[in-house]
Amino acid sequence: MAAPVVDAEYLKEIDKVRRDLRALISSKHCAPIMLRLAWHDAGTYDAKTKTGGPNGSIRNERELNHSANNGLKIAIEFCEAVKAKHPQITYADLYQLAGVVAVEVTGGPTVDFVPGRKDSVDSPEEGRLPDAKQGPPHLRAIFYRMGLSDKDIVALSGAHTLGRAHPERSGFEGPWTRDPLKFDNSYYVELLNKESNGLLKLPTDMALVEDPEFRQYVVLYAEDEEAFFADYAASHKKLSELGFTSTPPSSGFNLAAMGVAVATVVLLLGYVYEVGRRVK
Ligand code: TBV
Repeated sequence: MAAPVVDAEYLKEIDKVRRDLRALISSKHCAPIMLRLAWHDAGTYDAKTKTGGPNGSIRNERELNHSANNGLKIAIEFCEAVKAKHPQITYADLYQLAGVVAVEVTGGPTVDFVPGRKDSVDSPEEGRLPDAKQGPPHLRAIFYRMGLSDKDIVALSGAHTLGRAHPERSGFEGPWTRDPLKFDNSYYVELLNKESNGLLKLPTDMALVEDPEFRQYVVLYAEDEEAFFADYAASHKKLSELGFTSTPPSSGFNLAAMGVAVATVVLLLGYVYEVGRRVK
């Protein structure tokens, strides 16, 4: 499918979608699952084959039925209501904007959002998202495939500051933090706290404190929320733009400007030639 034309009208629509998402996410308290939706649409990216990524393909029945995506139909349906009001916005942009707004309205950092993603109907094969039961080598394999780094892994894992696991969806149960609707650095604080009873710690969460390379970032983010917010915002932006290069809205104008410049030069040359002929 073709990329949307990001002109003034599209940008205006994006602004309206952002407002609708803020209202929807605040009233339904669905920030965690909207963030999970954005992550699962983007997290299939393979940098080698340039397939998968934030392209809206998660809405396809076949991909939505991958076991990693259990429960995400709820988030797809919330988004469908927004899409019905703003049909020109691509699903790919809508899902990523929902992730960005989810972080914003729960008190997290502002993540820069660049619109213009194309939709795709091609779903990748199952198995590109991480398996919660595995350790550091698996986490690295999955994130390196996307072209992301150790720092990105630890910063993005801080997204578990929001939400909870549901036994009927993943087989795990409970929240990672005491206030699962507030985006802060408490995920790292609890990860380092051996007495944080009743909170969830998946094998992939524990991998972050056991691996020395990962651990240095966990310690940093537990101590310094500003450092976490800055790194999280940068990593989330990368995740939301995997395989995507934006076409600046000014490109149409540049083409017109180029036309005018070429015409001017041709006219000038013609004039110089004419003057030259006359003085002879
Ligand atoms: C839910 C685990 C954002 N994540 C979530 C569940 C599980 C995992 C519970 C699902 C459920 O039962 O409802 C089991 N997700 C993983 C694991 C990996 C993973 C282990 C391995 C890498 N998660 C995440 C990133 C982001 C999230 C990068 C966003 C940027 N995930 C997320 C939220 C919620 C889950 C906000 O993966 C709560 C949803 C790197 C809800 O409350 O409904 C942290 C990292 O990808 C693991």
